[in-house]
Amino acid sequence: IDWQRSGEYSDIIYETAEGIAKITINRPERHNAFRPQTLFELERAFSIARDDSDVGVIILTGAGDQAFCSGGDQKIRGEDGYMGDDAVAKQGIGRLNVLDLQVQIRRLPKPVICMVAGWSIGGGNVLQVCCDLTIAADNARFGQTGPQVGSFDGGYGSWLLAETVGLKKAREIWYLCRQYDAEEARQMGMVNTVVPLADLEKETVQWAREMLAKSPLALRMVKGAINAVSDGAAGMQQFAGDATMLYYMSEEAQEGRDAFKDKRSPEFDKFPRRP
Ligand code: 2NE
Repeated sequence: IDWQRSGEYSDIIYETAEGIAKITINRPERHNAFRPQTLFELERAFSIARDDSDVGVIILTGAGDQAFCSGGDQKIRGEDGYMGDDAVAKQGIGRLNVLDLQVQIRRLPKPVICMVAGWSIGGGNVLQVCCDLTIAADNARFGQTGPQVGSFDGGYGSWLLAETVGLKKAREIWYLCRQYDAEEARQMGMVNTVVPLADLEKETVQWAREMLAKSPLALRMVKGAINAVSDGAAGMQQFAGDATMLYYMSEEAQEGRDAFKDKRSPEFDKFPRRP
C-alpha cells in the first residue's frame, strides 16, 4: 500500500492511501508515550481524517515494533497533569488532554482500528480500548500501570475496559498491574486477532479494506448504536444527531425547508404515516 504522508507534525505521522488514514504516534525513544503536543497533533489528525470524505477507516498505531503507546510521558508529568510548551504550561498548569482524544475516537463516525506491536500500556492501552477494533502482533503486551505510577483512568479506562473484558478481569488488570501477552488479550476480548509481527500491517489493511466495501452510513450507525449504550446521554446525543442527518436527507424534511423558503405551508400530507 502506497502511503502518502501529509501535514507538519513533530510527534505523529499522518498518512493516507486507498481510503485509509494511518495515524502513527512517533516518539519511539519513549515507547510512544504521549505529551500534550502529541495529543494536540493526534486531535488535529483525527479531525482531518473525519472531514476527509475519501477516508472511510482510520488506523491508529505507534512507530516501530517495540510499542504502540506507553501512556502519558512520565518524564514531563507535573503536579497536576502533563506539562507542554504552551502558555498554559508556562503558568505551571498541566493537562490531561488524552481524555479529549478518547472522546474524539468514540464519537468519530468512522471505524478506528488500533494496530498494536509491542507495548500497549497505561493511557496507551486506554486509547486501544477506545478504538473500535484492535489487531495485535504476536509481540504485543497489554496492561495498566496506573496504581503503580500514581495514576488511574476512572473513565473509559475503567468502565469501558470492564465492558470489554468483564468486571472481574478489569479489576485484576487495574488492581495487580500485570502485563498480558497478545493471545491472553485476545482471549479476554481486548483484541480481535493476533498475527505474526511481519503480517501486522497487511492484516490491518485487509480488515480496513473489508470495511471500506461496506455501507459507510450503516457502519456509522452501528458504531453510534454500540457506543450509545455506554456513553449515556452523550452517546444518545450523537445517535440523535445522526437521526437528524438522515432525516435531513429525506424528501419529507426537505419539503419543510423548501416551504419555509417559498413562504408557503408545507405539504406533509404527501408523505406516508409509516407503521
Ligand atoms: C512499557 C514498559 C513496561 C516497557 O519496559 P521496557 O523495559 O521494555 O522499556 P524501558 O526501558 O522501560 O523504556 C524504554 C524507554 O522509554 C521510556 C523509558 O524511560 C526508556 O527510556 P530511558 O529512560 O532509558 O531513556 N519510557 C517508557 N515509557 C515511558 C513513559 N510512559 N513516559 C516516559 N518515558 C517512557 C515500561 O517502559 C513502563 O512501564 N513504562 C511506563 C508506563 C506507564 O506507567 N505509563 C503511564 C501510565 S499513567 C497514564 O498513561 C495516564 C493515566 O493513567 C490517566 C490519564 C492520562 C495518562
